[in-house]
Order: sequence, then C-alpha cells, then structure tokens
Amino acid sequence: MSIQTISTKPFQDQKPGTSGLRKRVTVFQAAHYLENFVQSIFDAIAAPAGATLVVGGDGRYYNREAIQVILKMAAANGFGKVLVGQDGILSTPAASCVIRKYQTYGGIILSASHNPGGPEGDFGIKYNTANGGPAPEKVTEGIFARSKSISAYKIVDAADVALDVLGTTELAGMQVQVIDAVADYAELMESLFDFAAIRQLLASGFRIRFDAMHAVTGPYARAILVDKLGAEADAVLNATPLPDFGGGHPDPNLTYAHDLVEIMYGADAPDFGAASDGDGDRNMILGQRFFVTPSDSLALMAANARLVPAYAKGIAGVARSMPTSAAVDRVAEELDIPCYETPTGWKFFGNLMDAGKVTLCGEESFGTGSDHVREKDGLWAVLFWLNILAIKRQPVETLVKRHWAQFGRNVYSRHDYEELPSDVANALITHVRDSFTTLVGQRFGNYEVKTCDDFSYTDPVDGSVSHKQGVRILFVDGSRIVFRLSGTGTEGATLRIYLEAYETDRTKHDLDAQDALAEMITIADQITGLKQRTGREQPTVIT
Ligand code: G16
Repeated sequence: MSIQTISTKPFQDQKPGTSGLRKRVTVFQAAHYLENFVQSIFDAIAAPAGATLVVGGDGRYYNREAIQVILKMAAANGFGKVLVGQDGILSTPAASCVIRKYQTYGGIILSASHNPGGPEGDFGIKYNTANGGPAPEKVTEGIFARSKSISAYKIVDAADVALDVLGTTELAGMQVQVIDAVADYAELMESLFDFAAIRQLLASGFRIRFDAMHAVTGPYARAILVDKLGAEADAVLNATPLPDFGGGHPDPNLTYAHDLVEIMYGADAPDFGAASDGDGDRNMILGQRFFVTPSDSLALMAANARLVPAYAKGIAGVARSMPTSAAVDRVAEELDIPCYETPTGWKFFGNLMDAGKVTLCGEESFGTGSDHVREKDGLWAVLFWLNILAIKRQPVETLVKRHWAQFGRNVYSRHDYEELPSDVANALITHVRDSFTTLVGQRFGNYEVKTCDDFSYTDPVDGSVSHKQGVRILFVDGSRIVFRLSGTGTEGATLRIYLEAYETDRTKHDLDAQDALAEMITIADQITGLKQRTGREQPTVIT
C-alpha cells in the first residue's frame, strides 16, 4: 500500500455554511471535490501523528463511498486510528457522544441533515472538534481558506475496508475500528433519564409514535424505545434507513413528517408523537392533535428539568438562537439562571457548554439539546418529554397550556420561502437594512416599530464576534419580526421570516398561531415588498 500525492486545483465554493459544507451529491462526485475538502480539513486542524478520529454519517446516498475515501486519506495523513460506525452509520448526536466518550481528536460527520438525499439530492460533510461539537467559525474559516489554495492531497492506494462487521482492521498502518453505531449512545441515554418511570408510562397504555422518516434514527429508536422501554413494535414508523429516505424530505415539521401528522391529527390518535431528521439531531414533538413549537418545547424542558435525573440538581443556564422565541427567557428569569442569545448554528453553544455556563440549549429549527453531548439531539428530546410525561401524567396539550397560563404564550411561527433567486433574496434583506431609519417610530395597524438592528454576537467565552446574523424589527409591545437567509440550503436562497408576539391573555391562548400573527404576517410583506419581489403568494413551508 503506497501513499499517493495527487495534484489538484482549488474549488472556490467550499465555504462551510451554518453546519458544514452542503452541496448536491453530483457536486461532491466531481473529480477531487470531496478529496480537496477532506485534505483542507486535515491541513487546517493539523492533528498530531497517530491521533484518533471518528467517522460516520446518516447513511444517505454517497455515504459509503465518501467514508472509504476519508479512511484512505486519514491513513495517508498520519492518523493512528479511526472509529467508524458499523456500515458507516452514526447519527450526529451519536458521533458527538463517541468523540467525547473515547476522547478522540475530533470527528467527520457525513450528512446534509434534513435536506433530501439520493443521486439527485444533497450530501454534506462537517468537522467536529474534541469536545464533540461542530467546529467553531475560526476552524471552519481555516478550512475554507485552505480549500482556496490547496494544490495536492494524500491518499493511500488500498482496497476498501469492510464496514459491515464489528472489529478492528488495519489500513496502511492505521487501525480502523468498526463500532456498534447505537450502543454507546443508548447507554448514555439510559444514564440520563428515568427509564423505569418511562417504562411504566408505556406499560400503562400510553401510546407513542416516533417517525424516523427512513433516516438514521430508525435503529436508535427501535433499540431505545422498543427494546429498552417496551413501546409497541409499531411505535416506530419508517424505521428502515434508506439512502434516499424513501424519496421523502427528512425534516421533522408539520409539512414533511406527514405520515406522523396524519396519525397524530387522526381519529384514534396516540398520546404522544415525535419525529427526527436525516441525521438524528432534530426533533418535532406532538400531542393528540397538538403541535408543540420547538421554542415552547425548550421552555417546557427548562421549566421541568428537575423531573429528569440528569438535571435534578438544577440547570446552570440556558441558551437559544436569536430567532428562537423568548419563551425560555421567561423560564430562566423565574429560575433565576442566565439565558444567552446566540446566532443561528449549534456551534455557537459549544463554548457556553464547555465553560459550564449553560446546560440546556435550543433553536426554533427543531433542535434541542444539553451538555450531555455537543450536538442537538432528537431522541434525547423525545426521552426528555417522555420522562416529564411519565412523572406529570398529563396530556401534552394540558402541559403546554398550563405552562402558557403561568408564563404567558410566545406566539410563534416561521415562514420559509425556499429556492428563491439569490439576488432577489439578497436585495430584499438589503432593502430592510436600508429602511431601518425610516421604520423606527412607524406605525403599522396595532404595531409601532421601536427599534431595528442587524444581530451581532460577541462570544462571552472567547470574545469572538459574529456580525450580520439576522435583521430584526422590534415592536413597542415586545413583538418582533426577524428576517434571515438560511445557511443550509444548496439551491438558490431560502428566506426565513420569524414572527413572534407575546400573549398573556389566557382567553386567547387557544388561537391558531397563524390567526394570532395574521397582522404581523401582513406587516412583513409591507416592510419587504415580499410578494412583489418574489412573485410568491405563500411560503413554501410554515412551521
Ligand atoms: C443546522 C444547524 C442549526 C440551525 C439549522 C438551520 O441544523 O446545526 O443550528 O439552526 O441548521 O440553519 P439555517 O436557518 O441557516 O438553515 P441541521 O439540523 O441542518 O444540522
């Protein structure tokens, strides 16, 4: 087996987005494209010789091929050992768990998360550091800088490594250990939650459905929910991972998790429903004919954390991304703990968790997690809810409405306009920015603009600053509209409009969010000229 040094030319478009590099599969399949990016990671992180790496992915199309390339490049670049999930599978939170448990130098996760898969779908790759979390911006910027000047990559000339059998083999002097993809993660979950109480709940006739959306969480959900906790075998829907997710869009929201939504809004609806995404880090929580917004879910978890063994002593603090509703802020105030507001992207929570400043974090984009790993964690969130319900023994809807009665309701919705021409989307955001001075003090129906700004964040731990993280229109009564362009799409631009109002009047808590926010939806159009600029009458997705 010889180490080959292959000449290459840089690609100019390998800038990691909100969560790693995401492109069409066909882009990754172009000669040298994947190799260039992997070599840029290795050059930028400069791991010491003999270091250990974790590699795994969500099983989407091109996962297997990419892993073989990464293993051969890791061997050529001096790594001593790679831990790889069986069949190349590791959910994102499981990869984070393995990096932390075995104290590896870092890990490479292959996933485009909730984006569709298959030959015409998306692929993605990201690097996680030794804390198990997504690389911070200074690392991703280093990778991007390297990708623009790279002239060669190293790879060993060797046969593919068998990934279907557990055990250790050797690849050009590097050990490749194929590990059980589920075991370490399942063990961690069992150490955090009251499995006995959840088992009792499920044995009492409490019915659950979990939609794995033909993505990575099927085997994890079966092992934990069915085998360990005793849920009925049919509790896990779409449990077999498929390289193209069965043609679906593995994004756990009301639009794309339609199998689950039909069941949970149907006649004989189970008591609890949940779904996760392509790589297992997102979650959606549903009660009988009741949707829990991710922002409310985070607030509920924070308010009830003491019911969960791992958090029984209390939580140090909470964090949420800026576009996430302020529901958790009210809980933090009540608990007298700090609440941090970060830009969108799980990577911004890492420093806060490492410094012990926060225990729970969450985002409106269906992500919640804690310091048990350094990624958001879909099944963890499901178990957290089941643990709360096992103790409280209330329907999901009752639990949420009692929470609103105590804290008020942060009425919330996000409207996405997907695959817009990038110039149209950029012009719209620029227009809002340029309107800041004229907007302040302006009245729109019942709403008066108090301030407008472009969100900037200074990391309280390392002092790094991130600018232009979303445009905010803040109203006098505490309501707000936020405009942001997604950093995870692969085609054109996705405009996200985040709408939030605060309602203390309990008689209005039953209102549908779209009805309650109707006036603000109109205002968003007035401020941006959205319909006229985009030619769109409706958002692509409403969450
Ligand atoms: C990623 C990030 C999240 C972020 C989400 C949406 O999630 O990890 O932190 O909130 O994208 O980002 P954007 O609004 O820029 O599309 P995932 O599940 O795709 O890895």
